Amino acid sequence: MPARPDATPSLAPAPQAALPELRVSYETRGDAAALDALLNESQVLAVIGFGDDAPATHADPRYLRVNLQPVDGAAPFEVWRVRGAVRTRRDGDGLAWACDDDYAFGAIEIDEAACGGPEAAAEFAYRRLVDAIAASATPHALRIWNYLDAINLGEGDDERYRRFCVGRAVGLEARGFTDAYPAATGIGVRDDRRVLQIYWLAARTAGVAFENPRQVSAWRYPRRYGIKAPAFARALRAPTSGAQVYLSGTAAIVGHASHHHDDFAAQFDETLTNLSSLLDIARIDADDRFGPRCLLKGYVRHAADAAAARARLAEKLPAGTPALWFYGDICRSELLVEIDGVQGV
Ligand code: 3EB
Repeated sequence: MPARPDATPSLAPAPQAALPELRVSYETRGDAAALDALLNESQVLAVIGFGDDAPATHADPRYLRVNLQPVDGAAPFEVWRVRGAVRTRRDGDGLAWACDDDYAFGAIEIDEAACGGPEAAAEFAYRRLVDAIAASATPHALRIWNYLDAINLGEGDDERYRRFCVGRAVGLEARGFTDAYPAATGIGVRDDRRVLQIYWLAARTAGVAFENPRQVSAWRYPRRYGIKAPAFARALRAPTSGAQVYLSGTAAIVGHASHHHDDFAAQFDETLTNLSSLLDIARIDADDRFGPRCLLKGYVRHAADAAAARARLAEKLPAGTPALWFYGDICRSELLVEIDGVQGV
């Protein structure tokens, strides 16, 4: 299959029958009973908690805690809801699964030591998750989140993020995926656990992945950024009749180069320009962009930049744009901020 061009000028209508929208919200977190109440809702597909203050685990496979520390000390839950009744399972190796007839949430956590390092953990995880998705009634991955510890540790091709990229690419290649990647996030947590944590959203029909004309496609980054290029699309339009768009983790990369070293404000603004460029391609009207129907997550490398991140977002984006801010390491050590999200919830 030929590789797609880097930039898609604009998106054709989805060829397949449209799915109902996935509904995503940030919901103020109460105690453990509040989590139980959410999980009692039959249309809740997934609940993501963040940081030390969130419950670590739950017997229900729909709950996952990501060990990203919120800038505010406590973050709300991220809640995904579907139209149908959700069924769940947890496989013997811990892979969690929840689905209705249209969408599936899945999650896997791999102990790096048990596999032999971040590369082997990523290869194993990607083979496993591709197989699980392919065998299901929701065989199309739309969006993947990858969280690993100490992402920038190691020099050159030994940097842990780059080892992760090798394992991911090898795992995907083993299953025949060499392009047509889903949208993704790849961020470093700081939990000293060395456990690769991956969760995803898949659907009954395929979305339309697309690229950013301002950026070289990640899967075509030159060799200097690692042995295997990062396997993700810049964004993906959901297979819904509305204009729902999953925005991959986005930073101050123009072409393939990081811009504005040591300048947080300029990196932030470049990141917003990149996100706007993706919404241009998706033909989201200026009036509908960002705002209350666009849920963002931001990651700052340095605590000193957290206040500036929130202030700048309030200054540059429409009022009421929900954004959760976390401390996280971005996959190139010179990058200070990254933002991802979903537009049109
Ligand atoms: C970038 O543009 C920034 O490896 O899955 C963003 C989104 C980034 C996803 C991933 C990495 C990933 O290259 C880093």
